[in-house]
This record gives sequence, C-alpha cells and structure tokens, in this order.
Amino acid sequence: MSSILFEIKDNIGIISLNRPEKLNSFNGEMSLLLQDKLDECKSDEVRAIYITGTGKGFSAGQDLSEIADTNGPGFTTVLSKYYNPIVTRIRKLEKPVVAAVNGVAAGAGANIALCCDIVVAAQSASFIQAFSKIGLIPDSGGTYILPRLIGWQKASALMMLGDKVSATDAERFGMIYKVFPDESFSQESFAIAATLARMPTKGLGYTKQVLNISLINHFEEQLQEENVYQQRAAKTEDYEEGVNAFLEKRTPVFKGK
Ligand code: LHQ
Repeated sequence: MSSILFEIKDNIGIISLNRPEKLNSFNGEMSLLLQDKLDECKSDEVRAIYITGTGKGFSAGQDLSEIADTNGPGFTTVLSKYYNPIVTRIRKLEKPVVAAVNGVAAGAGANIALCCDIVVAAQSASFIQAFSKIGLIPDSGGTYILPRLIGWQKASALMMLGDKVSATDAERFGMIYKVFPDESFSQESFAIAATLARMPTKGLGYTKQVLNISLINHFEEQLQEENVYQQRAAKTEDYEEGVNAFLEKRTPVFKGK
C-alpha cells in the first residue's frame, strides 16, 4: 500500500497520508510522494486540494526511527529535500488547499497542516509543536506561520512547552478555521473542498498569492499588489460569469477559467 493515497474526484485532488500504523509520520518516501501529488494538483482538472490522514492520526511529523538511523538521511537533507519543498509547494499552488486534521498533528505534521489555506479539525484532534520535547526547533515553516496565526507570545509558549492543543483551543486561538464533531468530520470538511472546487479558481489563486505577499509587504506596496491582481481577476471568464449571473439573478456556473 502506498504511503500517500491520491485521487481526483469532482475537481478535488484528495491526498491521504497513509502510514496509519506510524500515525502517518513522514519517512523520505512519503515526503517525496506527497511532493509528486501536490505537483499533479497543478493540473487544470484540480480546483481544490483536500489533505487528510488515514487511521486515527493526521501526522506525527518526522518518522523518528528513520532520522535516528545513522545510515538514514541527515538533518540538512531532510529539511531541504523533504519538508521545505512540501510547504513551499502548498503555499505556491495557485488553488486552495484544505487540511482536514482528523487526529493528532505533531511536529512537521502540525506545521504542514497549518500552512494550508483552510485548516479544519475533528473535535478529538490535537496540535503539538513536539520538537522541543526531543531537543529540536520547530521547522516546516512553523516559526513563520504560527506567530502570525496566533501571536508571538502564545506561539513562543507552545513551541517551547510543546503543549498538546485541543482542536477546540486551536479554533479559539485562531490557529485553525473550524472544528467539526468527529461523527460528521469527513463530510463537513470535504464539503468545504467541494464548495471551493466550484468557485472561481483563478480568483482564489490570486487571493492566495496576494495573501502570501502581504506577509512581507508594507501597506502601500500591498495596495499596489491588490491593484495588479484585481486586474488579473477581472480578466477571468469566471469574473464575467459572476457579474452576469448576479445581474441576471441566477446562480453562477464557474469553470475555473
Ligand atoms: C511514531 C511517531 C514518529 C515514528 C508515533 N515516528 N513512529 C524532524 C527531524 C529532522 C529534521 C526535520 O524535522 C523534523 C520534524 C519533526 O517532525 S520533529 C517531531 C517528530 N515527532 C514527534 O516527536 C512526535 C512523536 N510522537 C508522539 O509524541 C506521539 O506519538 C503523539 C503525541 C504524536 C501521539 O501519541 P499517541 O496517540 O499516544 O500515539 P502513540 O505514541 O502510541 O503512537 C502510535 C504508534 O505510532 C506507535 O507505534 P507502536 O508500534 O508503539 O504502536 C508510535 O511509536 C508510532 N509513532 N509518532 N514521529
């Protein structure tokens, strides 16, 4: 069985992390496969991406037995070849990526989820910046993303103490978008991806790009970017359809073009 399951259904690229017996922790093979599948999602057929885990966890981060193996890959390789290309791909994909955190998300597993565009979690899920417990520092973009999501102080405490944050607290802190009951989690989280896959894909991709740039820009530079990207959005077929449908008082049919 492959460590990453992938299918495209109704314009949604569905990615499942699939090493359930190891809480979907990442070994090298799984990291490279995830990168391949994210690349496949560049296809026009895919208009939203849904990432989840099989079994009881989302992902426990790096497979610690692999990194402890003296014949295994070194730390520099692991970050530059495995994790950094994953989070970079997620941020650069010009379409929305939903992380459906079905269970515990720890270490790099948590930070990969948190760099997605919309993060939802099952009531019983949790988030752990587990790195400090084994003497490491948070990686996979965590030191960049987490303070921006929840503020410097809380991020600093969570990264140093390695507390387990419940899904409910994660929502309350602004770390994630929503929590759903365990029983309805897969339907409710998937419905978000299904909604996104019917929306104006190019406009959502541009929204993502301006949000990315906003992390480093001054206000006036950002206004310029909005101007540039709004003109791009206004040239899409979906914009034309959106306005026409509104004026004709009908439901728009967006094609992602
Ligand atoms: C695991 C793992 C795991 C292997 C559970 N590996 N087997 C690192 C290194 C290098 C450079 C780049 O960056 C990184 C990034 C990182 O991600 S560092 C952080 C690595 N992750 C951790 O330190 C978390 C380790 N796991 C845990 O603390 C617990 O498993 C958590 C709190 C996530 C879940 O606890 P439980 O729900 O009680 O599950 P469990 O501990 O019983 O795990 C179930 C099985 O999964 C168990 O195997 P077993 O054969 O005993 O049933 C674990 O050994 C295995 N597993 N995490 N990361």
